[in-house]
Amino acid sequence: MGYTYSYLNAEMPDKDEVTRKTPNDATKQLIKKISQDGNETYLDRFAAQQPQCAFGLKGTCCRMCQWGPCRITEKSPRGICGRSQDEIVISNIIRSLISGLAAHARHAHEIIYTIKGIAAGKLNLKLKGEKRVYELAEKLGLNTGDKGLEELADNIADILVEDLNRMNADNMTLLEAYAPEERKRTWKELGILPRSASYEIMEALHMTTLGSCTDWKAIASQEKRSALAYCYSTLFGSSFASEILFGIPEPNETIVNYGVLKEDHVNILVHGHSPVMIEKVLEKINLPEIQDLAKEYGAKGIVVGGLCCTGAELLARYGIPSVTNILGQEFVIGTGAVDCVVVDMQCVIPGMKILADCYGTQIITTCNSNRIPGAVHLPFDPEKPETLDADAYIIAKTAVEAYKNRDRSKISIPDITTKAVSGWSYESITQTLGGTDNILKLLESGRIKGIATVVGCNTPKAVYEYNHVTIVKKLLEADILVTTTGCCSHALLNAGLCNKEASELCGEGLKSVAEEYGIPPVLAVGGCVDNTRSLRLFITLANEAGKAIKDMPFMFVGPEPGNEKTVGQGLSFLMHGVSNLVGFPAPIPVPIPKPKEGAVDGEMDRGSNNIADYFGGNGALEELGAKIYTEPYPEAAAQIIKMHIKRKRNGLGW
Ligand code: BF8
Repeated sequence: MGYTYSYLNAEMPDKDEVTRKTPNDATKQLIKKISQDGNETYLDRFAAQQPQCAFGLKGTCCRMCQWGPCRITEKSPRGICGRSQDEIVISNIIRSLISGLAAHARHAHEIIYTIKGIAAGKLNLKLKGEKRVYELAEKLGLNTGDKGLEELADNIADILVEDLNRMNADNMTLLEAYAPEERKRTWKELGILPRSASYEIMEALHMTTLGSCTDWKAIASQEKRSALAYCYSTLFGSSFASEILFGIPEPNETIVNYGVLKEDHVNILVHGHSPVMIEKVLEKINLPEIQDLAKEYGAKGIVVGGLCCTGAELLARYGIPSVTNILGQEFVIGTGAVDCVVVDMQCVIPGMKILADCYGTQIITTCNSNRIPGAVHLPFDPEKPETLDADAYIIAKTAVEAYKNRDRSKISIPDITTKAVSGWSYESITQTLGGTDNILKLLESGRIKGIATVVGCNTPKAVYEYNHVTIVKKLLEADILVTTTGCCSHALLNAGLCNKEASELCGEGLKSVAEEYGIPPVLAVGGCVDNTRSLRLFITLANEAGKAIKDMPFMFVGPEPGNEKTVGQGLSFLMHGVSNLVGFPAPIPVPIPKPKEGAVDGEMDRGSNNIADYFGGNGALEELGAKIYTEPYPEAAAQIIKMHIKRKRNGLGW
């Protein structure tokens, strides 16, 4: 029995349902094992939190001053200050968005300053992304003259920093360089061109604090402005900077899933989002003396596995096997075979450390923003990188030394691995499929009916990974090509959908394309910031077709929203005219509503009718040519996506 939320018209699963329905057998085994070991995971804590707060779920709790908290009810339709439910709901949404924006900005900051550190000769790392440096230099109109690679990269880094921090009203440089002209005109007319990440965060917090803006439409405009800053300063900024630093990924074949861990090896997991320190740690792990040390302790070798977006990035670039995502991080510790987890920033849940202590796993933190009591802490700071090499060596050695402390009575690694092809960049997708003109022909002919980018987190509110996998299988049957990133990509990778053999699951059209071009029907394009790769693909294809993106058969799908970062992901695509389908209730959009009891005018029981109608109805559609659908049931969600893509094709006469 799950948990029923009648006012949301939806149910949330309990632990039994998750164990029965989650698609990966390795996960089922580990949920049972961890329970048998007498330990708890998020599933137990989710049960302990039931029922979740109705005001929180609807977004109608206001905590933006110290008079409250205020809750909106029929008896109290306004907060103490007079704030309406519309203002409260939109303010909660924008605060969620800008928290995500701040997280990505911090990520961008670390990568961009690493480039600057290399250019200044302070960092013992080499720039591997020559191709991206020259493309950006040209696109940004830089005078290359006789500048070397590092100087040019430093000039680009300065521009990326400016887009993070600009305080005056000048336009954002990356937005000017990469956004479609039709969109720039639309955004200008709407008055929502952003200045920078920092400015829009400041303005959003300012507008929503006590006694500031009471016009929900003005806050919704700031929401759109912040989403554009999110997209062009932090997503593009992080993704491009990573490509400058580490190179543009190329497709590679590898294996993934929990079975990549080996009982007789040192197992090191890498976790987080900004893999600069990890790049160095990998170098140290490969040193003969570290390999010998592992053998000295009785291990046959060292396995490195990836979690979350650091895992997705290393998988894309080097084919380092990925294991799992944010809600799998406890399950993998439960194998009892993980000697060490090296974490950088974001999406590292406290529950992982609690379980790590139960299974004797060493945690090492490498970012000052992500401290965990009891972990070894060796932070990377691109502006003080003097100890990088020495720290990376200590991390590699500490991780290997942890092997000798492992409690061998608790080890059980699911013997499940999956083949996968990863490393799809914007360039490799377009080249492999014969160029954007050819992809357009494939779309027009209907061999590919449309492209959906299916991405994002996991949520305890849905059966773990079930929505991701179920939706995508239905899309493949309908000849819809899928790109994926982040936690969703781990679900799809482990389910075998990023493997060439998955073409068997496709409709005739997509199957023929996958076989002819030698691609899997689901293209894993990296970490969450690499959603820019899918967005660039959409922008270029629309341009090639001579159409606006809003008219193209594309969709953004976030089946299991979780982190605050995910709010801006969907909005980034929405701003470009790509409609969203999101799964279970998140702050945006408001949940699937139920008609209010006794309402004669069909009024719905939802946080705010105005905000729900704006994002999920004609408001966003009229302004941006796109809207947000919310559907927690994956079978129904797949139907909506197919319907949306069919309508776009009809509109194009395809
Ligand atoms: O940036 S998908 S839970 S891991 S936020 Fe986090 Fe969500 Fe996973 Fe990567 Ni993205």
